[in-house]
Amino acid sequence: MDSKELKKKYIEFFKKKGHAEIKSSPLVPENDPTVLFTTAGMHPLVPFLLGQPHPSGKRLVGVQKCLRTGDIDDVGDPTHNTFFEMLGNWSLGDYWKEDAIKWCYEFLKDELKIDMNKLHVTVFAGNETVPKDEESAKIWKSLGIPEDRIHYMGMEDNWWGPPGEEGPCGPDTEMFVDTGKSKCGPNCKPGCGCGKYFEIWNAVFMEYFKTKDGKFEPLKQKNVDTGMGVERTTAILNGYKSVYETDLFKPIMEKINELKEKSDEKAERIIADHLRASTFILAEKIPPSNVERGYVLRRLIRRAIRYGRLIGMKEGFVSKIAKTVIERYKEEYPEVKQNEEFILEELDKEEKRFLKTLESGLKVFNKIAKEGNISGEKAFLLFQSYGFPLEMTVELAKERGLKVDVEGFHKEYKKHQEISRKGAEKEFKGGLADTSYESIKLHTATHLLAEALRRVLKRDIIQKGSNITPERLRFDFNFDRKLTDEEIKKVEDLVNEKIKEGLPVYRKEMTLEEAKKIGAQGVFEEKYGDKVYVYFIDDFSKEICGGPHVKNTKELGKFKIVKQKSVAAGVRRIKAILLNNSDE
Ligand code: ALA
Repeated sequence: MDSKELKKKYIEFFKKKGHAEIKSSPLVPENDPTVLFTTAGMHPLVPFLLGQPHPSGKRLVGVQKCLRTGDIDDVGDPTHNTFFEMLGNWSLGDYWKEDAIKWCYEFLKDELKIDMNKLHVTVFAGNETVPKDEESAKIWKSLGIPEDRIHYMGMEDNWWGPPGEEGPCGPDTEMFVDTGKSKCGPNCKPGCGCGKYFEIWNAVFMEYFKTKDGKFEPLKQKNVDTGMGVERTTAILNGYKSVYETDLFKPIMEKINELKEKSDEKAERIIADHLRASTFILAEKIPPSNVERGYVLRRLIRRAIRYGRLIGMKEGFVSKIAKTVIERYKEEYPEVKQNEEFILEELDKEEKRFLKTLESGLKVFNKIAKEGNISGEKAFLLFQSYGFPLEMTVELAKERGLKVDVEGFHKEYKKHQEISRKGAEKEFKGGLADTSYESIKLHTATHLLAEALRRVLKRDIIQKGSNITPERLRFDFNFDRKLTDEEIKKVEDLVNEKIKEGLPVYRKEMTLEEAKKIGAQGVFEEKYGDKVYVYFIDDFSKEICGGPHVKNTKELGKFKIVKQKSVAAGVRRIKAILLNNSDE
């Protein structure tokens, strides 16, 4: 069964159950300014999940194009994609758990002919605010799923939404197919990520509204929101090892095959995924840039180029692959064909721009290579300041008969993470020895500055060091050139605007994993479970930090940058002060 047949079957099935078909909305969400892209089929339905009547009724079905970048590092494995299609059926205050789960079961068994002996499901284990979902477990049992294939999991696995800072959400029940691969260990279970269990469908019982300050309030109506990944389900139905073998990727993979000089499964998958996603973003007329959606796009394109070079692709390959994507998707999503010229032109331009940056990196590499084998430190410098992935450095070194200290690179990477994590706390504590109000104000100003730099210059600005005295703040960050006067002014203006707005500053305690999920700034180590504080400046900035901070940005006065300089390759330093309003 190919993806087209799967979609047709799904929609027909739910139409028979009284659902009206709705069309895919754009990737750029219309209702939620707090997220960049539509991440699920429920997204365009938020107002209706909150109680507004939908013109097509209370039962809806459709397929939605989605984009998620949270799992970007997993792309290259058999199942993770940035762009994907999601089938879904929705009950807007109509049917509830019983029908929802029964129909899932019926569709999987009778329409998709999946062996129900291979089906595993997860249900919500409960927490302090929301009880264990015994009801769903009971329904699964009544359908013949035995207890040992029903897994109870907590908030991290069996809770869905909201996609933005606030919105509808609830516990869910997820469906997995056992691929028959052997267990990865004694704790192997659905959701462990080893690839034994393929997640194909999720049914969310949306009965809560999460508020900006983290409270869960009951919704006016109880909704069902389900999502079935088209790529994954097509793969499972055909017994494929990965989504890249499906009809959705086949022509794209063939094109890559034609253009490559070397084989590398992971690189080929990343290129296919990222350029498919890029084509769909560009089809909504978003060009690459250094902010927001354009920046996500830029990262996807550049990552694809880096991997393309790794397997010997020649300049111009990006738009060639995108052309194949357009041909594959033009019938289902006419916008890709309608905007073909824009898509291909922008991709060519971005490829040229990026190759220039890489060239300067290559010059540095050549210098380093003259000195012999590449140390971990040098490999890290190339990674950090010139965007060279480790694999590329290794590859280039190999061509010259040189070795790279890979272990040293990882050590350096780790050290660096630790330094930037602890650096913030320690250096600040140093400056804070006086615990003066002036220092505390400058600390909050540092958070505003960091976020303003991200918004004005580029999204991936990270703190390389920070030092605060009662007189001034000093902030080091990854940036490899002088800021123009205009950029300095923009940063100052943005910080001052946020001060004027009088934004509340507050902190929440959460696990590192949760902090990561909400996109808090800071360095994430693999040690999940540790509690951290995340400081929020309203919805402008969120950073893992030990504090302290002022209560409201209006306390800060006027922010002014007094100096900038380079302190190391690719590291820029800014010094800034706060003027009391009477100083002006
Ligand atoms: N909105 C739910 C999901 O994306 C169905 O998994």
